[in-house]
Amino acid sequence: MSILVNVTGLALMALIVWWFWLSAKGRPAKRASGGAIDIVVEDGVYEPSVIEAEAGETLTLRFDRRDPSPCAEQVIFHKLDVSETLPVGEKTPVTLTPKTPGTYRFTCQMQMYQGTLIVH
Ligand SMILES: [Cu+2]
Repeated sequence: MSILVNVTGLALMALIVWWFWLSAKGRPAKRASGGAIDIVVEDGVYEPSVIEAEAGETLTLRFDRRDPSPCAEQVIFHKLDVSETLPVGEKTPVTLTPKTPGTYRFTCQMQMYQGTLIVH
């Protein structure tokens, strides 16, 4: 019986991993063009979750947090040393000037929400 429970648990975990990581990959990238980009934070995904930008250009991302769960509370830009607390029901601007081309992940503090900033 406990083996069955474990197998079910593992299958469920694999499904969750697949849902959060792979389902985001097919989405089209949103290109920053001087202005601000609104990113909705809801149902475990950033929408849009892929942002493209140019190196050296200042970019404003406005995080519209609609998910009240504590999971969505923070957004962290790894490798850029930027993090912000997002109040529920508000659009919180995060201003970045990435200097080096590359791919930068942004996530919530538990890394359930996943986003990618591609700098050209
Ligand atoms: Cu989280």
